[in-house]
Amino acid sequence: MSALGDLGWEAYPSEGWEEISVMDERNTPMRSYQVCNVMEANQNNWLRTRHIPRDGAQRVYIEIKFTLRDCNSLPGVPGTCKETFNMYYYESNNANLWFIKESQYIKIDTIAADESFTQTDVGDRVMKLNTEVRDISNLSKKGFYLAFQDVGACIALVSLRVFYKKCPLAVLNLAQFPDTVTGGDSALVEVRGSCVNDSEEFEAPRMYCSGDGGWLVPIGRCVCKPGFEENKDYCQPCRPGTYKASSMDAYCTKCPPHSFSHQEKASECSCEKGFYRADMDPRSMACTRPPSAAENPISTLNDTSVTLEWSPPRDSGGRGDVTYNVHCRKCANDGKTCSPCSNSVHFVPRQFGLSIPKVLITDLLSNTNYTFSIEAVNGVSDLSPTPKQQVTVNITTGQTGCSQISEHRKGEGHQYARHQLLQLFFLSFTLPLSLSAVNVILKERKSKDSITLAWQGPDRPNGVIVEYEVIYYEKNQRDQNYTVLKTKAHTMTVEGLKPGTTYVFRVRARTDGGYGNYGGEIELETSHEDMLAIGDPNQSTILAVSIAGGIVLLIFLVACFVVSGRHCGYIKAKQDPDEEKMQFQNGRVKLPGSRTYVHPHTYEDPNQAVRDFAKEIDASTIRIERVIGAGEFGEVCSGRLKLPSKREIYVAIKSLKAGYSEKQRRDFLSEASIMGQFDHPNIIRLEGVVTRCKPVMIITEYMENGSLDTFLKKHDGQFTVIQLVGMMRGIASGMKYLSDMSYVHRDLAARNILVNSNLVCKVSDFGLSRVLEDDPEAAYTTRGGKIPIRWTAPEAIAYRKFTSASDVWSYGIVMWEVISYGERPYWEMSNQDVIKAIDEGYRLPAPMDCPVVLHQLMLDCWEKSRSERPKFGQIVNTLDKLIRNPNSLKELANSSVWEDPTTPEFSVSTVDEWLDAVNMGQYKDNFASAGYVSLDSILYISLCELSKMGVTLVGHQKKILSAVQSLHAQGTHVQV
Ligand code: ACK
Repeated sequence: MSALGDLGWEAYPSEGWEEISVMDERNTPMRSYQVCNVMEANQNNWLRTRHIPRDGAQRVYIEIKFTLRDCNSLPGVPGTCKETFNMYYYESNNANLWFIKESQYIKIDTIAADESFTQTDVGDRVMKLNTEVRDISNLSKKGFYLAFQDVGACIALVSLRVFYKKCPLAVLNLAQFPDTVTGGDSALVEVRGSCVNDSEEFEAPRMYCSGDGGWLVPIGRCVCKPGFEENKDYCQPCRPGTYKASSMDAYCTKCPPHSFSHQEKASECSCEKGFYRADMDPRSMACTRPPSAAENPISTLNDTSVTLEWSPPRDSGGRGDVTYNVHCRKCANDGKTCSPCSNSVHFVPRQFGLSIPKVLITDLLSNTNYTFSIEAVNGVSDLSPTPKQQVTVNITTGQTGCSQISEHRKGEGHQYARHQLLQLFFLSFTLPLSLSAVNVILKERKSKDSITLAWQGPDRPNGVIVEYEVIYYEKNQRDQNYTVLKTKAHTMTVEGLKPGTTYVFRVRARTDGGYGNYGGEIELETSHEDMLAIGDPNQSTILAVSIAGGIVLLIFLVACFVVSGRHCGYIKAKQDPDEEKMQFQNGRVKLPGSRTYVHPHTYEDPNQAVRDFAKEIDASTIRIERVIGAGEFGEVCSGRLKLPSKREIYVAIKSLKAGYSEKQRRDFLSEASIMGQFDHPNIIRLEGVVTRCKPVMIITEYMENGSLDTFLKKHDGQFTVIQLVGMMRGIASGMKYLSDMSYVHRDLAARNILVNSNLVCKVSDFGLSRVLEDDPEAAYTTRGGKIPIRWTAPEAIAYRKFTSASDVWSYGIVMWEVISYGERPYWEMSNQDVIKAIDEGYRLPAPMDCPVVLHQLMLDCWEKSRSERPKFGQIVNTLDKLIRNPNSLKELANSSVWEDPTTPEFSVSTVDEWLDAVNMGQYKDNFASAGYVSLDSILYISLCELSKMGVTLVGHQKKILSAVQSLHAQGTHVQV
């Protein structure tokens, strides 16, 4: 907005602001507006800019450079001479307003000079340029006018720069986030990212553009599509010979064996000729082919049954799913005319899809030629055009002597035959055609590993029954294994079975004439191993003994409980039963004498807890002076307490509002019975309670500076790091005391820390219902509980695992609040986004000017696994070391989100150049005489050193320290 030509601004009255060309500090001419009517009273001179378009920004910054004359240096000016002027704005959609009423303007600020100048005489004047930046938020119209009101000062306005901040275009997690104008006030702007080319959404990518122009908290991501892999910020195609099948895979990988990809961007590799990929095969699996033929078939003939066995194929085709099919053909005596076998032929375990190389074939006709073809197949056999590999076995049933077995292997155009001599003996008999099936009629005594079966002989035995054959297998496992047992009796106990398993049984009879048919299948289940057989007298006894033992133990425990209850008046219980168990498991034993917090609910009579731990105070000794706040149960006041023979002290008084229920009274006083058990300099001290008259009150020590969050916001930037670390140390020490007493706070946050006049921080807020009712930060979780999400450890949010380790997490958040002077953790992000971001590993970045060691300690407190977080005792030790060795706090964790993106990128090599660049050239001598001659030397300059060398203006100190910060940042950029 600065220009050398006519600016065309409106100035009125005409004898007010004037447009003039002047020389700046370096004697370069520049255009300025001046007014200097210091000799006349009642000045009201207005200068108004042209319409400045808003350009989509909700928040704009106005930087003005001006000089201001020191009234004291003007001889004879009246007392009406001023050293300030006012800056205003007026929002409007109309770019051509010729008049705006004074009352329509909104005041931005009264501007004073850091440097006013003194004019000794016209030739010897030193113009001192002041720079001030202000901002206006929540703009919504097309643009605005700025106005400067002079009320009697001597000013020259030499430069006006109006700007807004943007989060620059960024690519993160393969999502592109556009150039985004920051929001109004300090609100975060949520931005949806779009996936870069050749990528697709895995989870909707989002980021927040902060008020400072930095990107925060990336959530979600895009992933490269199949055929593409991630390379920094883009997706590149897979090279030939590689492939990527799924967007979930990170990188392209080499084609698996027997496959290829000749083109780039392959999402799968094609199979070489003769190799195939089954539908269900993963794309990463090698291409495979059908198996070779089964080998070495052997048949064992037994009357009209035959068992065939063979060796698996030499080449499985590269797969593990080889199965076998057995085709049966019945041939005429000439051996040429063959037809498929009838359905009466049975295959055990089955005919097709055999996974073991063995099959029992029953119910064949006697004196008949059969040809069995054994076909080996796998998952790709059906994809191959070539015929399936087979080996054939010919047998003739019902003959004695050696059977000649011929094996005939076919496949892939090759045919060959092999003869194998097998010493097989066949009995000569006639088939017992009329021997009927045997059905199991009785099943008895099931145990966990045996089943007893019984049956009757067949209806038409047709001869003397020689034996019975029982075949059984595990249900649905028939092709894996089956067992055949024989007996002459009508009953059999099958042993060695698995508990709780169903078996299928069949029985058949054999006479001299051979086997009859199998009877129907019967399914029986063994008992479960751990089931108590109630009928079993031995086991019942054990059960009875266990129950009796349990009852005795219970009686014993109840007796102990009653005795201890009588003795103490309460049961000492830990806050969290899980914790207690863990302590017991870990063998941790409380040292004798170390006190454990007693939960008021463990008292039968909660009033007794109050009597035990809180002193009753006579209401006449309290003088209430003023209301300082509102609590959950009523007002919080400050006042004085004068106990007999003690000096008067300031106290805070919490009172219970009228019309309370008994439960509210109990909950209100529970805070006193908890607080009354603590005695530590960093825990708020209970003076006593008033319960005998109304209103019921809790009296605590008075903390002059109120709650820590408000206190820090009020004193933004005003403490040294050591002071801040001192505050943190105090809180950690109080928390160590609480955790040693096995008290879990659950709502540790800066708002629940109180600060006294010596900056001592004390932990407060111990009410039982506080997390549920009192804390405005507490939000309902999906599990129904109410939890202050931003301060709470993930395991406590997810499954209410509140422990001292979850308090440590909250403590890390409090550290962050302290260093950022009360900034809201995770800014304006929603609770859901906070939970998600934490789950995805995001952690709060280091606040501005935060020493690395402190941010590291915070990150330790935010370890996902609670056992890896430091204990409060360790935190106190670490902070003590830092306080003893302040040098360790000098290295700052520079985080880009905190950088001022408007800070110019400059290249300087000397301290003088740097001071000029940051408009602090007037301190060159101060720096030189304090020994700061190289840029390195200023990197760790402190506030205290600046004051000592004569930089006393707070604004200048801040400016210099933030420029030092930027110098650090030029070297290191922390990625968000
Ligand atoms: O931030 P504050 O000033 O500090 O406002 C709240 C308010 O009461 C409601 O809790 C203040 N407060 C609570 N206890 C004390 C205390 N012991 N000393 C001083 N102020 C207190 C708190």
